[in-house]
Amino acid sequence: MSSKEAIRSKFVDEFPTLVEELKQVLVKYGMPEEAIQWYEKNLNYNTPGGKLNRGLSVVDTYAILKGYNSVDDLSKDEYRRVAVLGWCVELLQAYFLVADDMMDKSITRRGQPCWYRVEDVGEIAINDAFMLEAAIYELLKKYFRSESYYIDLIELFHDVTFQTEMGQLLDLITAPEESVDLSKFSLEKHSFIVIFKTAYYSFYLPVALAMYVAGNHDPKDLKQAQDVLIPLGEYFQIQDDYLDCFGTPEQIGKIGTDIQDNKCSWVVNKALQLATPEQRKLLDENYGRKNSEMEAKCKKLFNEMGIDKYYHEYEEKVAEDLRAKIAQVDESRGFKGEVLTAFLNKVYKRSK
Ligand code: DMA
Ligand code: MG
Ligand code: MG
Ligand code: MG
Repeated sequence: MSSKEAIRSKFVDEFPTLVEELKQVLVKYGMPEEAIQWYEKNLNYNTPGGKLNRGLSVVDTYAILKGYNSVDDLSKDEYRRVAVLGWCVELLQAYFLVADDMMDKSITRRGQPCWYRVEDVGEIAINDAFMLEAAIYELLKKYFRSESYYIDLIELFHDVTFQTEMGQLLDLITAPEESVDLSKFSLEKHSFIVIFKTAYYSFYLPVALAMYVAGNHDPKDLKQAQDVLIPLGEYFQIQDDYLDCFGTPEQIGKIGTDIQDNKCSWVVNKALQLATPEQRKLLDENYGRKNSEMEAKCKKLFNEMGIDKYYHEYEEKVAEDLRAKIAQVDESRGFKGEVLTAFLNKVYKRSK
């Protein structure tokens, strides 16, 4: 059984070849060298460098579904093909993050400046995001064009992309910059936003991709997977919201912006649910303002209200509920609940 680091580096080692293949697409179009180099830099700056949980999950899920003991049991060719799908999920993530950081006015990502803040990039980052997305379909074409499930893969990527974009839309219009109106927020609205902006592409997508390749894609099984993975993805984004406020930049690789950005985050929603009239007044007057003293006042209040305690309670409860749900999975068609447990274990009590 390989160590976690070995599993990760085996996956990372596949990426340079994909970059070469993507560059070749530009070469074939006769693109000038400077454009090819720009694309290479875009791909390398924005795609690896994160936790790679989403990409690695495609490989892990496939291995479990096939009954392998470890990822080392896959043939070279078999490994490559599922790793390509893993990298396609990471490219989708890269595409969303480049745009998300511009829209959220973020400063750092994965411990380095956000792409749009890199010298000479600026708003070219918008087109760079589109080109990260386009890479997915180039790779799918190259590796999966002759498979019976090719169209299923494309449709899946298109559907989750649109779901994510709808989630981002709702996230953004619920957080207008000039008018703070906390009465527009609620935990129900939060749940809706995060399921769309995060859960589909981060949780359902990697597992569904592996299910198609493993030949395990009965609609009933895709539904069983989705019924666990969507609430798991919701939990993951609640962690992201919590860490935005309570994590350190060293720990999470990015500087939190949710309070100043007037975001409908889990933290503010939980506080609104519990606030006394005075606490509510403090939030009305200080939340969502581009001002670090006002931001600090909100954080201080969240600490005084013990939001971290409610978060840990939520975390225990949701993990327990998900384990119970996984225990009910019908494995009669060959789908395995273990796929879902593996994903839950990666997320449970994460701190980065
Ligand atoms: C992220 O939401 C959602 C997508 C689709 C990138 P977010 O803005 O909370 O993410 P982050 O905290 O990583 O900027
Ligand atoms: Mg963001
Ligand atoms: Mg965002
Ligand atoms: Mg966030």
